Amino acid sequence: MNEFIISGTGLFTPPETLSNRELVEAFNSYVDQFNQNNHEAIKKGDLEALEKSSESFIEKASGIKSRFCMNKSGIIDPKRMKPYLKERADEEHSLQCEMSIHAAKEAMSKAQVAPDNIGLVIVACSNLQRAYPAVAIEVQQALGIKKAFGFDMNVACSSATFAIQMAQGALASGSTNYCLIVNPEICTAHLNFKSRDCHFIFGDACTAMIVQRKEAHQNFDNAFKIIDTKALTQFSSNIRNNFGFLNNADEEGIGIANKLFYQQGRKVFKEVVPMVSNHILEHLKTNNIDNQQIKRFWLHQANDSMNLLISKKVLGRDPQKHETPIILDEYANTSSAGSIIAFHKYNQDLKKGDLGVICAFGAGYSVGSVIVEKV
Ligand code: CO8
Repeated sequence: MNEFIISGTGLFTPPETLSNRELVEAFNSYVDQFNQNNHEAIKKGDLEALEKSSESFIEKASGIKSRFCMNKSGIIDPKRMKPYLKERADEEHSLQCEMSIHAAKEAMSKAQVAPDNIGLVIVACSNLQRAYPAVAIEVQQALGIKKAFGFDMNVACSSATFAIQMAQGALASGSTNYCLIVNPEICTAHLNFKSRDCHFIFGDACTAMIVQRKEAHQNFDNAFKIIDTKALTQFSSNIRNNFGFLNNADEEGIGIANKLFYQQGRKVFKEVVPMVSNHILEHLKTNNIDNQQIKRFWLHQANDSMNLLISKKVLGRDPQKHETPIILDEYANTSSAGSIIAFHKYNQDLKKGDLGVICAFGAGYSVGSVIVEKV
């Protein structure tokens, strides 16, 4: 029987950090300016005054303390409130390609895989910086991967786990022995930093993985066999982004804020927790694995109470800290990269034969779980 292995992972962390304090300071000066500039309209009741954000709310509601970003100065400028990311010429590497190269090189080196071995490159993330050519093909060329094909895919926060399922399918078909998956997430560019409901949620990062056929080479160091993958989608507009090529065909549009990320956070929390915990339990049951056998859950990093609840429902008891590692305190929500950052940073201590679950969930709704065993 064919066996498939995650044989290497990589992580690119942007150089700039942005703490809750810095973010809230910038937001609150924007609010002061807005309320001052619109003093008359607010007084007449034509406009609602904006309310200030608070560090303590952010940490308590989400668990986020800080985040990394591709550009900080633009975000914390109260006159701008969005990153400066200069458009590059067609001859230069795109920003997502550049992030991907860093993460991919680490994953390839850990898996001891050369560019010539790789037959498929998947760029899987929430936001792609252009419609075409695919960022995956640019990454393929930048890394000198010649005998391969590449494509981009987007299932929001679940993109990486869905890509693992796609890669496994390609490996099973025999078309290649090695797949490279990268998740370059520049979430700050699609975040409304003028909205106190969501200005704190996201950060930027890029992860990469090599998924391969086991027999291709077996001198693994810290590798994981894929026991099974399970993907599920169920339509919901509770997490939504209406940015797209048709925006250009309607000047009136539906307001700039709606071309950015927005969500009904409470509803998402309520609906996604049971959906994800049932999904994981069913996935384990189908594979005849008792939930108590799972040594680690690398969950999507959106909200730490959400992860606590999901792992509590799956385990039937309070999880210990090391069983469900949290990275969102430092990285915030990095969409599809989140569960893979947790996996990348917190798997070395597991022993041969230990089982774990990578599970990502988000817009769609979408849930993707991958049961793995350390080899
Ligand atoms: N400071 C102070 N007060 C605030 C703030 C703030 N910043 N924001 C809101 N408040 C106030 C509210 O106005 C409200 O006041 P009141 O009670 O008087 O009405 C009160 O605080 C409570 O507000 P909420 O109900 O909104 O607060 P919650 O406790 O629900 O916390 C969260 C908000 C943290 C957003 C929480 O709902 C949450 O994390 N939910 C889960 C969401 C989730 O997991 N989403 C996944 C999305 S990610 C994904 O799928 C990828 C999408 C693609 C990424 C694209 C990149 C941009």
